[in-house]
Amino acid sequence: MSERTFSIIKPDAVRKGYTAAILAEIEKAGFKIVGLKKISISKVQAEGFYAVHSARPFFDSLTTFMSSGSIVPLVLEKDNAIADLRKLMGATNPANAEEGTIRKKFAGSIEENAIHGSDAPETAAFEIGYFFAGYELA
Ligand code: RTP
Ligand code: MG
Repeated sequence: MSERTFSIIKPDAVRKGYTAAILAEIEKAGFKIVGLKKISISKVQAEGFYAVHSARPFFDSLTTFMSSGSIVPLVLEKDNAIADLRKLMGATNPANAEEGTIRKKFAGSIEENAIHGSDAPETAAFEIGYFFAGYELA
């Protein structure tokens, strides 16, 4: 069944000029780009997005990183989008990411790992609503 997921091309990948290459991987894998913009967010906005991780030791560093430069939030649609995007992204730590995954190709470290993808339908709904208004999706 067709499903939507939420993704972010993270500041490290945008800075390195990987935006178009990552978008090409996403389209090649069969995702329709339903929403796309280039923005930067404040530390407080990053903290709101990653609120589920607020107790983790990496929270301060992660939210500083995510507010360190431009990001490209995306809404993506295809059958089984949430699980399939996670597969296409590869493991959180690029050292453990499978060959051919976006993180294997473009990520620099466990934190600066090029791309975000929602992990469940509830988080996808929250994350899409955090970054996009309904009229921005088509
Ligand atoms: P994401 O949420 O960004 O799609 O990544 P994920 O599910 O693979 O990883 P998650 O556990 O949700 O962690 C969110 C992001 O926090 C950074 N991180 N740093 N220093 C560390 O040990 C560490 N662990 C995670 C990464 O940027 C990770 O994507
Ligand atoms: Mg996650």
